[in-house]
Amino acid sequence: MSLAEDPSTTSRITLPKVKLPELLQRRDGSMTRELLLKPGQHGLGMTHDSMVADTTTTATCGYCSTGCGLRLHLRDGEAVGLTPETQYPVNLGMACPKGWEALRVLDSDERATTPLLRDANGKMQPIEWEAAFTTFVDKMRGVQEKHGQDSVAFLSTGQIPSEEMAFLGALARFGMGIRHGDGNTRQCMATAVTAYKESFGFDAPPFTYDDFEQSDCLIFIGANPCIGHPIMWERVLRNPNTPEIIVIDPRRTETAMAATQHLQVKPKHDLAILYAITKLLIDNGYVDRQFVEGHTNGFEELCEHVSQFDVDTVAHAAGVSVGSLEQVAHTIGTRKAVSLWWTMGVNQSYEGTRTAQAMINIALITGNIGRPGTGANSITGQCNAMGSRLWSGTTNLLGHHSFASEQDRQKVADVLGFDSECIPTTSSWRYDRIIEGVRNGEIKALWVIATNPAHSWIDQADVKELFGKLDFLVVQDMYDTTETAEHADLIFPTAGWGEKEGTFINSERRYGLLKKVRRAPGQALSDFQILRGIAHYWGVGEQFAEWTDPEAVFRIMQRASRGQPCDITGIDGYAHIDRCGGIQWPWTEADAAATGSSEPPQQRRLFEDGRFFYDDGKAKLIVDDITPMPEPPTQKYPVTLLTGRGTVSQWHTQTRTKQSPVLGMLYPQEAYVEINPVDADEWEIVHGDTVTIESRRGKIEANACVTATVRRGQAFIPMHYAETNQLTLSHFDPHSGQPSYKDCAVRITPKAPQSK
Ligand SMILES: Nc1nc2c(c(=O)[nH]1)N[C@H]1C(S)=C(S)[C@@H](COP(=O)(O)OP(=O)(O)OC[C@H]3O[C@@H](n4cnc5c(=O)[nH]c(N)nc54)[C@H](O)[C@@H]3O)O[C@H]1N2
Ligand SMILES: Nc1nc2c(c(=O)[nH]1)N[C@H]1C(S)=C(S)[C@@H](COP(=O)(O)OP(=O)(O)OC[C@H]3O[C@@H](n4cnc5c(=O)[nH]c(N)nc54)[C@H](O)[C@@H]3O)O[C@H]1N2
Ligand code: SF4
Ligand SMILES: [Mo]
Repeated sequence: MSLAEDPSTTSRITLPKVKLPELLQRRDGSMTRELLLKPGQHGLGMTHDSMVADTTTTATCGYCSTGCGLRLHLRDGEAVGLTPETQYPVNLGMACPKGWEALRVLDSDERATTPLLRDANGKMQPIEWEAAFTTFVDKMRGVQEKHGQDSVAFLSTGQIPSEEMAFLGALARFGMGIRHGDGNTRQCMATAVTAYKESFGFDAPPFTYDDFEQSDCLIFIGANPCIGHPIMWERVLRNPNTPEIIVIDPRRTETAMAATQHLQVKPKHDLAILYAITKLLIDNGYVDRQFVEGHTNGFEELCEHVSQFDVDTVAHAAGVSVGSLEQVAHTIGTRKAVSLWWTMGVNQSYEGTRTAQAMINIALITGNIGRPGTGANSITGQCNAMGSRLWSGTTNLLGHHSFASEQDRQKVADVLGFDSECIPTTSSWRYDRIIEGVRNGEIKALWVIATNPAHSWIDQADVKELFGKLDFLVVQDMYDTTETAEHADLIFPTAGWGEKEGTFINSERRYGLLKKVRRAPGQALSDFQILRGIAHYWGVGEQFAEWTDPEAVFRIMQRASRGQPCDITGIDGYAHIDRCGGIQWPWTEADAAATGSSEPPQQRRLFEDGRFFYDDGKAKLIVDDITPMPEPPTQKYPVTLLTGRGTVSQWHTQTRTKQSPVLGMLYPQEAYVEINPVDADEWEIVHGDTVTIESRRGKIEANACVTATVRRGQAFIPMHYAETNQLTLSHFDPHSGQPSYKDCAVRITPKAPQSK
């Protein structure tokens, strides 16, 4: 039976009918801002009246975690163009092509403009919001009643504002009794979170972007900022210290080409390499003994552990020279301000957490932390991955509290004005466990918000079958054409970046403002408004009565942050963030009072006093054994497949970037695979040929790109093509649960007889 025909979709609603405008009313009767937007008016929340006369305003970019400031040019209150903001402390007047094209992708035929429900013939049909909400509530409740509380889950994102994340987590888990929900940030940042938590006692990336310019040695491991974070890379290029730039990456990436030292290691040899470098640092007396004694625990264990790593053996296995490792150790030991940076080449690994911690260890034992130009620095991915870490309420209770702690639950319940009984005592299932639940029938209804798992999740040759197992799939997205939307029973059309307000937190812990400078198309609502609607129809509107608009939620978040390392009680609302060009956490009431300044210093790094977040103030040096590669190359599958970002102009599953004709001209439209020239010769493949790539799980086609950027026995396919994850292997870091996307064994063959 189709959902539209199913009487249960309408019969269970007992609430009085409420029209949407009323849903968006505050308790005092005034309307939330979003409804105040009328044709000809801008929708800016924060500097309200003054903005009416202005012709420009600034907002934070909504793609990557760099968090550039964009100046939006307004006509009759609506943005008609943009330029990178010269005064914003992040990007200093620069932007990458995605940022420049941020408005263009909002105007597209693929935008979801009305709620859609699958009918008896399997066709998606437009419905009114009221029917969409009632269907959602009836179906979700129905599944919960029939199959138990564990049978409904949600998958969210690092790409909606912090306020929407906090609302989603609180509503789903404390209001609707949904036990399990995780974010796509599991695919991205979970490793860094776990590594920092264990090493520092809190998930705390210590750096500020000024460190890119202050450092005299920058080490990038598994990071390709030229493509993934181009404006951070621009900051590196401004560095006046002629810095040594060391890149550790199996590929000769754009970043590696610009480096002064490139260690082209074999995939997944990073942990051994880092231990060998640590041993060299210790053996050569490059350790900052005073810092180690005063500020760390575990140095003896570290020395003992790394002493097992014979430098010759490690170098040989990793495919690099002993001299290159010695040179890295010498550089670290002799430079004054060494910074270590990592991204997905580390996080997306089955031993990622320990690898990240091996980098943290190096920073700690050489005293390269808490000073300008130093740090063990995880670069985040999505615009608000950092917001998800603090506010999504999935792995951690709001504000990075612990679900397991009664004291924390009570504190957060008091802040929210909720009964502490409604707060679960455990974290949610992790993403991989939720997918496993779908696969084995434990999860029957899934709500997907601002992510496209049918493209981005690992190992999904069976994606159609997988989503087919669900009784009910809801997709909440800006576009109704995504690979996941294809499987949906119900689609909620949403506003996107530029069409709503809230805050994003960038990689250097900076809260930046997102502003409403465009009207969402058709019936699309912001995720915030949709959550308000759901709260009402679920019957918990009163519980969330204070959650009227994003800034009201920001105030709640401030209260929840009190006393935490991420305390933001000193921020005086959105206008303050706007005025200052963003504000980094922490900024406490005490900080504000002590400085007497309404503008916090713009470049703040953590641990300047050498105190970490454990009770004794010391950081932990953590070591572990090396894990063998789960799927090493074999005779049948002789190639290690690497995946990652392809070009600056492509964003993830391309739902957004493919909407811009300009961006479209800047990258290959079809999937391609980078193959080493010697391998290509041997396999009789010529540049441009269509080839078949096969793993134990799937088989795809792509165009051969013959290039020496990959070594023999390795290949690279960008993640932007839906085919890529049909090949990847389900395996995860055991500590963080992050998928190891960048290593599986494949075989590559020419598709047809040679065209030569
Ligand atoms: N243009 C663009 N920019 C983006 C994104 C995008 O989609 N497009 N996405 C954003 C997001 S969410 C993220 S998470 C970041 C990701 O940013 P990055 O992590 O910089 O990008 P990736 O290409 O995924 O991976 C980085 C590098 O890891 C290397 N690598 C693979 N295996 C190994 C290994 O075993 N060891 C080492 N040392 N390196 C390895 C790859 O060769 C690759 O060059 O980019 C963000 N920025
Ligand atoms: N093989 C391989 N796979 C990978 C990776 C890899 O390196 N290799 N990288 C992984 C990483 S690091 C990441 S972060 C993931 C990314 O994977 P996804 O999160 O699946 O990728 P996106 O294309 O960014 O999907 C975001 C969706 O949200 C929608 N959207 C944008 N803004 C809004 C909004 O405001 N509200 C709503 N409701 N929707 C919105 C977009 O239209 C899009 O459909 O991919 C992972 N997958
Ligand atoms: S670097 Fe990132 S934040 Fe800056 S303009 Fe490009 S996508 Fe936006
Ligand atoms: Mo990511």
